[in-house]
Amino acid sequence: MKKKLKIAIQKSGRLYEDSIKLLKDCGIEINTGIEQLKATALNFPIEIFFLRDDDIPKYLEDGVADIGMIGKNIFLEKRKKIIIKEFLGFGKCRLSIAIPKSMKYKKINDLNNKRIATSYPVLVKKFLKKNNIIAEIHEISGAVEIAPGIGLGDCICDLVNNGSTLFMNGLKEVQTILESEAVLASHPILNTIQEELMNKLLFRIRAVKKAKNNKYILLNAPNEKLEKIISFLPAMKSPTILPLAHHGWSSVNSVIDENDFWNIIEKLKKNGAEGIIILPIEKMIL
Ligand code: PRT
Ligand code: ZN
Repeated sequence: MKKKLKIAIQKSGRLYEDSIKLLKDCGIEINTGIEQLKATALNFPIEIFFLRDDDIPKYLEDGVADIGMIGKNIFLEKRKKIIIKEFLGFGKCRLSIAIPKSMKYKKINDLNNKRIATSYPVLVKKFLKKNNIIAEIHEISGAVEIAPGIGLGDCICDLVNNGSTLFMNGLKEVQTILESEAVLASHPILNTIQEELMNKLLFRIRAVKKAKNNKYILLNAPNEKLEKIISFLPAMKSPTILPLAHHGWSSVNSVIDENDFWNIIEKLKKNGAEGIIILPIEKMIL
């Protein structure tokens, strides 16, 4: 029986660095070299295959790799028999319809009878069907944004991040059809050893993700305000309170959500908290 978990990640491109970083944050040491197609981790039974992102779903379906990191956009477009095990929080983008600035557009129906250039024919077709729009899909594999300029379509459907590529090509985004981010996908049925290894890796990935969304907070509080201050700090169970040498004051240690950060800090300050220190958390296991 195979004893290693085979993971496929993008060989180069937008997902490569974050995929490698996630594995490293999970404590997995990899020797990556230029032009390498395969690597073995030094301290975890895992083999890493470096592949084109478009090919990964098929490799997972065929069982060549057990798990892989790909965009949700690719997962949905390729429609292979594979499943999503976890959202990874990087590679965020959206798949959107964009039109030349000069084209008239008020509502989705204005796409009727238009020619849409895209590398995502499956997702675009699904979107058009759902909205009862009859339009022509022109599948092209790259540089979709230049299509309207060279007469290859009236508008496009492509991935957008900050929108600068659209802007530079005289296009504007009018309709998002999918929000995407990187996911960990897997073959639907793994053997026991692979399943165990994947769960081990998933446990680590979740701890890394959780830590990224949280910060450790230390502060000093006057005892008469302690109750109020604690009410703003959800913590894992409850905050740690330690008396300070300075009479009538305590030190409070807790964990706060990155998204509530500024909101909470304001409330803490208003209630007399001092010496607030915020620290990043490396791993978080609940
Ligand atoms: O060689 P390989 O086939 O592996 O790579 P690729 O060229 O097909 O893919 P790559 O590296 O461009 O993208 C890999 C994955 O990253 C995608 O499938 C998405 O899940 C994710 N991702 C996140 C993006 C973007 N953001 C993104 N902005 N993929 C592509 N883009 C492109 C987009 O196509 C457009 O050309 O970037 C341009 C738009 O970016 P902005 O910032 O100007 O809006
Ligand atoms: Zn690709």
